Amino acid sequence: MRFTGAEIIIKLLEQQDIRIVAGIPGGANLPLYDALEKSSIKHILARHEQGAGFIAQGMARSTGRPAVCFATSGPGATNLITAIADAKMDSVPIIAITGQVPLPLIGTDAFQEVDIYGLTVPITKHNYMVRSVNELLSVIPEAFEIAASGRPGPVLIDVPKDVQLDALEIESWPEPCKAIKPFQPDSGAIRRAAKLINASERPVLYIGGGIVNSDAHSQIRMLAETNSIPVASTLMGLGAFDRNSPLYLGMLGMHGTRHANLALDRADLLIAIGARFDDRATGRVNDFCRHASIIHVDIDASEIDKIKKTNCSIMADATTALDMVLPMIKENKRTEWVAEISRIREENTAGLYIEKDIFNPARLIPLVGEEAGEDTIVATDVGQHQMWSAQAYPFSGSRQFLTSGGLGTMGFGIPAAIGAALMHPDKKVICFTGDGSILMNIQELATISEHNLNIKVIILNNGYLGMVRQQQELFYNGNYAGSKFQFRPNFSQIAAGFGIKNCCLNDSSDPIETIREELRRKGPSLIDVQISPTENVYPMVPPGAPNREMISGGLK
Ligand SMILES: Cc1ncc(C[n+]2csc(CCOP(=O)(O)OP(=O)(O)O)c2C)c(N)n1
Ligand SMILES: [Mg+2]
Repeated sequence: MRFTGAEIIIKLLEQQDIRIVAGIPGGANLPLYDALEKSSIKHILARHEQGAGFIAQGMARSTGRPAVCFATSGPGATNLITAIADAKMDSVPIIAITGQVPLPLIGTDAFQEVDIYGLTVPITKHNYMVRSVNELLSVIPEAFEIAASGRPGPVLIDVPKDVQLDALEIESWPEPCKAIKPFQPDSGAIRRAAKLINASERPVLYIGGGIVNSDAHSQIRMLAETNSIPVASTLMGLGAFDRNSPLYLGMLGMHGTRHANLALDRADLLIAIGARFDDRATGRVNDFCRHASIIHVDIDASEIDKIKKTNCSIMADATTALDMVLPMIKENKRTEWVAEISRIREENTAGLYIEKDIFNPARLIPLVGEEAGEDTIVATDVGQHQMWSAQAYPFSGSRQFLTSGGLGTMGFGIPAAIGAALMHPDKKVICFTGDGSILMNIQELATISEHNLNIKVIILNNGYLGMVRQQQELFYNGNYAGSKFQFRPNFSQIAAGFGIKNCCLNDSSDPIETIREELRRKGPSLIDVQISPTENVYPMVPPGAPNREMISGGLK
């Protein structure tokens, strides 16, 4: 039977078990849309290609499986770029399929021609420019294999319009591709790591997104509990370790807990697993874990020794490495170290001021978490509200917290929440956003409405680009250049215009009850919460300072 290139792409996506694709059509990908319409795949019409890219990310981050977005050539393709770069930084497997001008027009400045292949070389794990319809049979499955194998990441496939229209006789279809099985780590390195752990007096585990991607939760728990090792998590690792465990220190780094940063400063052994020594986590890097030897387990060889020289490195998937190392780990109660950790924790949390004002994020966010229940997925935008969410939301599992970590992209929250809601129609999705960030992909409220998604958008509305304002207050003598909004939109009216139920929490006579009601009700809502414009995120490590020098703004 004969199939066009466009039909081949769609058929191969179906084979890869893709049920939903987000995108926007245009001249150069119309053959693809023609074929899509005749398939079983559901199309989600985003209102901006960046939205489509982040919807795909929301699908991928919440499931761990590759997700797909479509855009046309030229401006459609360039609009995807931020979402692709974001996926690269946070190791998210998305596959972006862009239309391109026909092959004979490439290089002629044709209408809507842009070299998206060239533009995305540094921000994709791999990218393709397809030059013949035959290639599609290998390129599409291979793209899935690359996106999902090893350290996951984005893949772009640029398909000229004539390749989409060209037809091919096909007798048998290629097998769908899955992630390649992780390779076996070096057993000598595993033995050395076990020796270092058993010999250490003050070890700390530093876990990142790699634990989530590798589903290594039970192994990490076992290692921590067997050997009494306290655990600090990066932003990307939140939810991977039981927050109620006495061994859990919380998040480390710029807005981490004081006790996590101080424990790391005391450690004699750092066990970094699936974490990449990002500067937001390490603070001044020479001072990070200055008394510690370092074991680094990472699936990506290029991360090893990139920022910190290690004493023992294991290139491996976290689960595989931990499964090998665990039988060699001795039980150890570490009474002294555990007591010291308790003391550090106690000294830095006892008497901590407990916030009672519902309009303060430190009270509002945990309340939302308690009311929403454990099965809820949380997406955020970028700024103070993101850090407050990371600090205060009661996460109970991984893939529950979707946030733009490495790239820190404002505009991530709403479309990422959409992707999660599409893949988990039985779950509630909350999006904590800011009055700045929401405007960067607010058009996707139309997509929420169109599909009646169970998403609760909560705006922590401070009238500022708050995270910028905070840095200006603390490090630029209060010179609030460009961070105050001179005009403040009425977000409730905007939500109404998008057909979304809305309220301003400050107008409610019983705000707590209003939140409960909104969370109980199925379907979309937008809740505008006017918070103090001068509230800061604490603790905070000043940029460039060592983590032990975190400041608290009068709070503990
Ligand atoms: C696309 C993009 N542009 C600029 C920034 C720099 N930036 C980081 S946080 C922030 C302020 C965000 O404001 P808002 O969404 O209101 O959140 P708040 O900090 O007030 O909670 C800005 C401008 C960014 N992270 N992303
Ligand atoms: Mg703000």
